[in-house]
Amino acid sequence: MKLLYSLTSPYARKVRIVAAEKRIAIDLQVVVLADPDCPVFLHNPLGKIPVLIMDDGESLYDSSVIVDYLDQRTPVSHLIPQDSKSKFQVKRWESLADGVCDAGVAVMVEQRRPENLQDPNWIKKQWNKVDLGLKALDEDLGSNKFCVGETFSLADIALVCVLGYLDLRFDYKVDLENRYPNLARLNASLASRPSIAETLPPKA
Ligand SMILES: N[C@@H](CCC(=O)N[C@@H](CS)C(=O)NCC(=O)O)C(=O)O
Repeated sequence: MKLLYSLTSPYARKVRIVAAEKRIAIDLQVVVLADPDCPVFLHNPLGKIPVLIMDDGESLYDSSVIVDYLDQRTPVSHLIPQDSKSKFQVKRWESLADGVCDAGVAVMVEQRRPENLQDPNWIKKQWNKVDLGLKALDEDLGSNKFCVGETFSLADIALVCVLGYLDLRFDYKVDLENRYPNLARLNASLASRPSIAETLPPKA
């Protein structure tokens, strides 16, 4: 199996962390989306990463499908719980964390346009989604040790990925420590976990 990814993609990071946690070996191929010869469109008509190319040439996307697939490949250390109540709680965390990422990506894309073409209302609307999403996650987490239940799961992974992305692109302009202290606490407590430390996006 081969993963097309970039070092800064939070969605691809989620897949890399899951693969590491599950001890599933995957060939990693960095792609540059702006490159006209980028192979992603050959495997995903949407041209987005991550894409997992299977040994038979079939491809899987998007990240939530890939992590579900990887989690089911081995019965050990499930990151998506088996019982349906916890499973859908975890999936909701993933959806919300990914949705906050989507809003953050939208801000970044808009801010890369020439300043006179940027739409401040659009940026404000996306920041509002970031804020409301993080607020909901922070309240949901409360003083719990993990996002869902008593064990580390895909919900924690999705959280770490969105927070890492916000730090990378906006240097925590969101003021994580003061505005979302529960998320800040969990993020700090997971930072040294090898799968998380080894996939930290490069700041340079
Ligand atoms: N929902 C998708 C989002 C993937 C996504 O937006 N990836 C970005 C990179 S971080 C991308 O490929 N952007 C290129 C584009 O939108 O054309 C997932 O979870 O995999």
